[in-house]
Amino acid sequence: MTLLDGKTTSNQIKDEITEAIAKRKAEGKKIPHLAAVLVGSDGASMTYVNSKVKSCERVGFRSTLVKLDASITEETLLNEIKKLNTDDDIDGFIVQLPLPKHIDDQKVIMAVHPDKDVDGFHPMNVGKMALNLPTFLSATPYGILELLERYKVETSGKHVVVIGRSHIVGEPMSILLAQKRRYGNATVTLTHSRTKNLKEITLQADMIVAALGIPEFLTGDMVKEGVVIIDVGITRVDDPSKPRGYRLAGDVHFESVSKKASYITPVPGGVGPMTIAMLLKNTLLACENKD
Ligand code: L34
Repeated sequence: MTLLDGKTTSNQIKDEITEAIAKRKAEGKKIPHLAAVLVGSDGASMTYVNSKVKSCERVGFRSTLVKLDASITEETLLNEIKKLNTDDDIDGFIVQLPLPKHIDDQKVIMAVHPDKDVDGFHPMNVGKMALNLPTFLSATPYGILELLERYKVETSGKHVVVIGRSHIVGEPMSILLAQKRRYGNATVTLTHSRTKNLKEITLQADMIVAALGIPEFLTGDMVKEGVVIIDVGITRVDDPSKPRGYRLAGDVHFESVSKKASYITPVPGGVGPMTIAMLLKNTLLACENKD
């Protein structure tokens, strides 16, 4: 069994970006500037956004954190987005999800200018992605493709079962893995909460992408020997024995599944850090697009 080490791989990618930035500086080119909008104070969202800002510092990007109260109106948020859209120094920005219930996610995503949409969530960019045209690939699926590529885990002709149909992971992942592209060309089955006989399907999988958000859902009896496992889940589970009072759990029951897997991503240290590295890559691309 080989661990697909997202922590180490993301650090390699950050080193590569740091080099690219040094080169841009030497050439007198613009330094990428990422803005992140955080609405409210959800603990996990604060952790992820802080980590994004810190990663910008590490690679030599500029960054701006826009913190807004959970009680702001949708109109105020849309106005903030307008400002970021028209600020020439900002190359790309993200609005961290989830948003408070009174704000319409889709409206917010559609307000972000597609050229600055480094999350790749705008319908224009989702459409381009689905047509295999150059665009910003959303960071989590992009990070998974990058991890497979760097570990040379072939997907061509393989049966990949994706569990979960979210707009940010399951749906784009299933599209990308089926495409005619490097680390694509898979036969993809997209499963979700209405799928019948899931275990019958997962037992046929050469690779499983678990992205449903239920801790330790996928167990050893549901997978075949030699399977490749990508665990996208990251849930804070109460654990009084831990200093923070919780532990991080993936969607995969690591102990039982890792006994059968040929490759597996850990949680933490798997897909999460790759998401951040690919956001940086997209921000660099947004800046390069303006050169
Ligand atoms: N707009 N919203 C927008 N863009 C995104 O790309 C995200 N996502 C998801 C949630 N909402 C978003 C993230 O940034 C999930 N996500 C994310 C990013 C980083 C990590 C996990 C999820 C991460 O760094 N995980 C660490 C552990 C961090 C911890 O201690 O909690 C890991 O090792 O998995």
